[in-house]
Amino acid sequence: ENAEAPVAERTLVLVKPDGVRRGLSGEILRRIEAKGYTLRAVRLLRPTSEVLHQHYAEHEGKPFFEPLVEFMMSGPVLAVVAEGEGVVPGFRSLAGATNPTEAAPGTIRGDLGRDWGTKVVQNLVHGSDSPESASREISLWFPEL
Ligand code: RTP
Ligand code: MG
Repeated sequence: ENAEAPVAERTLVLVKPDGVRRGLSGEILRRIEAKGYTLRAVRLLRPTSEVLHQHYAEHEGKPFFEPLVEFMMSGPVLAVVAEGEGVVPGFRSLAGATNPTEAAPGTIRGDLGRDWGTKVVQNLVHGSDSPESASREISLWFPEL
C-alpha cells in the first residue's frame, strides 16, 4: 500500500423505511458490495426528528419536507458507511434517479422501486451527493467514526 494514499472516499447510504419494511436491506447491501465497495459501518436505528431535520436541512421549507421527515420516522432505517474510490458518485449511479418511475432499470430505484401513490416519493435509499455532504452526514449518523 502506498503510504501517501489519501484517506479512502466514503459515502453515507441510508436504506429508508420502505426498503427495510420490504425486506430489501440485504439486496441493497449486496449491490454495494458486488460493485466492489467496502462496508465500513452498518447500523439499524429509528432516527430522531432532530437527526432528520439536520440531515435534510437543505430541504427545510419545501412542501415535501415535513412529510419526508414523517416518512423517515415510520420505521427502522439502515445507516451504512460505504468506502472506495469514487463511491460518492458511484453509489448515486447505483441508486438511480430520485423518482423510481423514471429511474433506469439496472439501478436500485429502477429495479426495486415504484410509485405507491404516497404523499412523498418512497425511493428506498439515500446517498450523499458530494464528499462534503458525506462527511457532514457521516458525523451526524455515526458520531463515533
Ligand atoms: P436522497 O437525498 O434521498 O438520496 O435523494 P435525492 O438526492 O435523489 O433527492 P433530493 O432532491 O435530495 O430529495 C431528498 C428526498 O426527498 C424526497 N423528495 N420528495 N417532490 C417530492 O415529493 C420529493 N422530492 C424529494 C425523496 O425521498 C428524496 O429522495
Ligand atoms: Mg439528496
